[in-house]
Amino acid sequence: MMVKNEKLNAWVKEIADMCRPDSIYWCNGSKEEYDRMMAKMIASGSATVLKKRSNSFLFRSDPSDVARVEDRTYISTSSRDEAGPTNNWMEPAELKETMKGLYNGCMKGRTMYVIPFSMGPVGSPISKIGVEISDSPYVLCNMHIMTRVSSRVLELLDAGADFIPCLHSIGAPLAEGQKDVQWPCAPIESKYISHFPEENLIWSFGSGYGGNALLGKKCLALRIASAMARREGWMAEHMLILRLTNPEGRQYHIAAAFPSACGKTNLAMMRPTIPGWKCECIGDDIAWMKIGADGRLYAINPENGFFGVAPGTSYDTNPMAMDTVRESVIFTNCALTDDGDVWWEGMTDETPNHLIDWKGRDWTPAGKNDAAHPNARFTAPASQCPVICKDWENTAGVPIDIFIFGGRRSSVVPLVFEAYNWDHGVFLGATAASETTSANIGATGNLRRDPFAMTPFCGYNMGDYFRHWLDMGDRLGKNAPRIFYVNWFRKSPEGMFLWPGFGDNSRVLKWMCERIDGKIGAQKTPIGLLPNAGDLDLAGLDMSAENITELMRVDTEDWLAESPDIERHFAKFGDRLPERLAMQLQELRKRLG
Ligand code: O2Y
Ligand code: MN
Repeated sequence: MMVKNEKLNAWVKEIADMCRPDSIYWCNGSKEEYDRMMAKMIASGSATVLKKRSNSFLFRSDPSDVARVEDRTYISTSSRDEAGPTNNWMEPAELKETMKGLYNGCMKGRTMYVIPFSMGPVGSPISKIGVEISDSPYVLCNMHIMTRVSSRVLELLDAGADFIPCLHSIGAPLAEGQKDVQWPCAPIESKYISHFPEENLIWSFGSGYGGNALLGKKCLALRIASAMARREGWMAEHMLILRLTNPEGRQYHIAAAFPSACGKTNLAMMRPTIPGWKCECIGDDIAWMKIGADGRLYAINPENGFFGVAPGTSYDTNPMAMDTVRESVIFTNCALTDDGDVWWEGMTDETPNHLIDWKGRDWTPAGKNDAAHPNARFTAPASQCPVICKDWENTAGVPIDIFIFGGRRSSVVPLVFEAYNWDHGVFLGATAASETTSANIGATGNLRRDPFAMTPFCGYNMGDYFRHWLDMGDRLGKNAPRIFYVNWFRKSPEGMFLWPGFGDNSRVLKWMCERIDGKIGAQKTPIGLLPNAGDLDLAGLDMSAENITELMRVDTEDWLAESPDIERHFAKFGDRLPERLAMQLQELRKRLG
């Protein structure tokens, strides 16, 4: 097949000549196409039909290919300084030479899928078109759910629309007559997830998993888009988007950034415990935001589905996610029950007596291994979420009122505080930190600074990214969203969580809404504006006065002890650190006395 878009035809030919697939297939995003691909993977043994869940399938990855590979991820700009201190860098010509060696003949024995997709509703002024070339039917089916793959996108391309080329290969050619394995991929040292932001180009090799392979998500919608957003004056952020409606019907739109393992998907689908308040989900991972004609900041969710972590998800922690995955879902690395359903740690109170684990082995509770991999995933259409907002596909986006940053801190950081102004809010985002858990990177309990939760996803120098946030604030002026910082995870001296979290987080969001409406004041403290006694709605919560005090406590000694670490963190950015952020640190120190 040929399309009328010359750039696309030329690129497809160039890649086919290099990768030498047995055949080329142009995708149209239809249900028939999805069903056909899935049938092919069932027949080959790579997909298992889940008898207990309609139209749902289980995949088991190679044990070496279970998550994003940050140390194999590159931002390849002409100078190392453009990529900055938080990214792996390689010179573009050298990286391309190495990767061309790997791509040479890498699709032999396989079909090359050409997948046209839109990030964001087709036709929205905020959306972007991508075309992924992949040799994985698993990737194609996941892309059907996570992005908008459709012939309408091909029509836009035919009409001359530009696109972001995303090349992906699992890196496992098949020799004549060679039998395929269940999850083909390349060894870790041959995996490369490469981004060329100066030419809006993505090259991924060797992995079939998640963010490494579904290139619309982290690669396009964050790393490439963040670099485009800076050049073009908009924002691509690692943020959930939700709509909160108060009992009078006033709507508030909130975008929030948290590092992994802080309950982002849970907050995006939260059920408020406070009477009369409603929460609806617009997105759980990525927000693209542009300034509208009225000067406000409008956000869309560029994705079409959720690629959520399964372990820990249950009817207690996230009932809306559980309802979202009742049917038409792809599960990866979950355990299989004897009656043909999926299971994962934390899903039910009772553990099944027997399972097939994520490696395909018999499993009983007596064994010491996890049944599901800790990074096991569900890929589910966002439209299946019972609390998806009716405006989630509004091409104009939704106006953002509030930004929230946060992290997991067992001490020091109170439940909630508000930034004094935009620059202070940017300082809070730029210094956001979280303690590592066994579910994320690093030894448990280490403090990791993860500015704006963008460390693995910023496609250019993070110092310039801070400056872009300051510039956006200058342009937004009085229309800028107000900025808050939260910590749901503070513990008592005895090690117990002080805050119930989940639906009760609505109480904290309510306080923010009342702040922006000017209904309530706040106490000035050295770190920011904290709730006045009695302003946080705690009605019906069984919390001792002592615990509430501890949850809100600001200890100046503890905060002073944080400042050398912030200074070291800022020092990494050298002269790319905006002076206005260095001043924020000085001002914090002054306020702490
Ligand atoms: O491990 C992966 O490939 C997925 S990582 C991921 C998936 C969905 C949403 N967020 C993330 C993340 O790492 O932030
Ligand atoms: Mn994420």
